[in-house]
Amino acid sequence: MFEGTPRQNQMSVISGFDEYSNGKDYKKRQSIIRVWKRLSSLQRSVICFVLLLGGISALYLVTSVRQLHGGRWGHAGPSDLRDFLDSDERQKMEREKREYIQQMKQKLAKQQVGDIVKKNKEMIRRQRKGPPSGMKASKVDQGLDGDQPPVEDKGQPVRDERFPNGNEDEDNGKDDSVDGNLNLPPKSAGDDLIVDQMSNEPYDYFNAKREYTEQQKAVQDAFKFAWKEYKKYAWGHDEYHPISKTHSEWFGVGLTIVDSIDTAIIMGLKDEYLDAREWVDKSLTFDKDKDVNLFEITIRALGGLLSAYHLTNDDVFKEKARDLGNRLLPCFKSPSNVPFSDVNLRTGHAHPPRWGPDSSTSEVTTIQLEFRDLSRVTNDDRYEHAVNVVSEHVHNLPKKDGLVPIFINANTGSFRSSATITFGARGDSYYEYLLKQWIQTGKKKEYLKQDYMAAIEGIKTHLLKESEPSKLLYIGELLGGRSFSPKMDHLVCFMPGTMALGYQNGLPKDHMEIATRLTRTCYEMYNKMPTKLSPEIVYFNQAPGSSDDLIVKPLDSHNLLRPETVESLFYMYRFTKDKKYREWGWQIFRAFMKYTKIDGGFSSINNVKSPSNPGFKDKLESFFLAETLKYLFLLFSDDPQLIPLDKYVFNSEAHPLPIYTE
Ligand code: DMJ
Repeated sequence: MFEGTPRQNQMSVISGFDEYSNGKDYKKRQSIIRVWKRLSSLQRSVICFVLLLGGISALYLVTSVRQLHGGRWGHAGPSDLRDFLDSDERQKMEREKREYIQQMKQKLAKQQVGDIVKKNKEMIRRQRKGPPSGMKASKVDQGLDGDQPPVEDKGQPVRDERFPNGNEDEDNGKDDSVDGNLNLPPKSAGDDLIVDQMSNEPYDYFNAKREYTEQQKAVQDAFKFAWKEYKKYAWGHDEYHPISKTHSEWFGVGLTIVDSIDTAIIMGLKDEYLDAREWVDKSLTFDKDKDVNLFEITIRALGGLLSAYHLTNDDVFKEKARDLGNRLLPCFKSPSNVPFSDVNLRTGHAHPPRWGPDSSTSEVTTIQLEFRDLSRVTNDDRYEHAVNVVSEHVHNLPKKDGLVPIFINANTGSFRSSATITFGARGDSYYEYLLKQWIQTGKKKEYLKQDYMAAIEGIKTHLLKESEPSKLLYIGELLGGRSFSPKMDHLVCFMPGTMALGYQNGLPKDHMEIATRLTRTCYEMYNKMPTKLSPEIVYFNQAPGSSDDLIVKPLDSHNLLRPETVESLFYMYRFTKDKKYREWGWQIFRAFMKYTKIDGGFSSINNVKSPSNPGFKDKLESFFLAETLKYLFLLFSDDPQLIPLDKYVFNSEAHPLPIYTE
């Protein structure tokens, strides 16, 4: 009998030997025990631990194999095992295996759905209550409706801010009349505004069961076609030339893609969206030794990325937006804090435009929605701070009855007082962003509303006139800030939609009346042309006796596929549900299809007055996909949940951004 110390006995068991083993192994055992004794206690512990681990693993392996084979034992592998079973047993085993796999799949799917629901809940929270930066919303943004009280989250009626005293005629004490000489219409169909319904559900843009109107399908097809051609010949490049089927760079950031992602989402075009998302993820970089225009890249690329982020909750868009925002910040390091117009994306060197000393007024005041939103989604207030300073600075500058000259100097911070006043190029979106910033910030920044209201009064005093003989209402310009010109850019046609949006948000009723008349004028700029497409610029006839209201100069007769008129038609239809706006939009869409669609995509044209020879400019502007087709698609939508206007505000490039109520 082997007699060892208790420790030796314990060792024997551990080593697989016991005191009853035969004498041949005795010496071997003794030498192992001697070796063991020489080991330090640490070495012994390690060996014990390793052996224990081995034992546990072996046990686990055996149990797993049993489970895999429905509790059967066998030394054979899975396929060999089948040979031992009769056909009934084999079928049963296969069935059990299938059920097991099915259970696992269901479990996984449940988990994925859970993740999606969690993400969507977070998205709703952000859209309703603001970003996760700790901002809280006490109620959703209030809809404004003459027929139906806006409802709160829990379905409770809330006060209509447009009529604080419950009096529909109240309009903040402002005079409704536009101009004593202008023949404004009495209450029309457009006054019975219809509010967007609120929903608690996140919008599923790619819902395969969603039904579209025939007109929406036609617009979707146009987008898909333009996208396909761009993808074929210009993928990843800023601009596409559809006649020569070539491409060119402006900023070198795949501008057509980033500008159009949210259109693909809103139209429910999953393949196009996935193409774009992959490109953004894998190929988009802003690390370019390239000078870019702060305004253009902000409204198109930053706005596009932020909007895509809000619609999908996909961080890839947020991170790209953050990188771009950081690269644009050096623009604001000017002596006056009014930003320089251009910056090198890699070096951060910012400077005035190459062609002159001043920035455009509309450019330095049309970056606020995007930079503010960037701050709120990234929880980094540097971007919002930079643009707030600009807004407040411009607010404090002297103006002509609320109207501003189109140039401002980044070094001195002053307007060029001799510059033209216009709602067209270089002036337009200053006015647009006064209203939209006010809406974006939950109507809390009173000075923005006041400046916007003052500007509308300024239009009435200085710029609003009627043409002869049809009395089309239009917004002219003050050349050099003083002398009236009956010139109106197509760009001005964003203004009716903006004024309707203002009225929908509680501003005076005469804003809506002016909007209604201006919308007709903008439509007539298309309707009166032989191609049914608007020229870039028109002059309105002021002389009695002439038969034509519109004069188009040869150099102004091109059409760049611009969005402003269909943008306004979208707002007007959303708010009034007056079908004529859809009819006008459909006529314009058909004209685009007839005169600007070619086998390589869509192209700007040279002459809207020549149906037989409109002449192609060989250029597809990215705003055709970003804005024109998006607004047309929304115009033809019967779905009030598709970008509701009490939740989103569109930036100047038609990228929807959330309204922050707190
Ligand atoms: C777009 O880039 C934007 O709408 C901008 O504010 C004005 N011009 C074009 C479209 O016409």
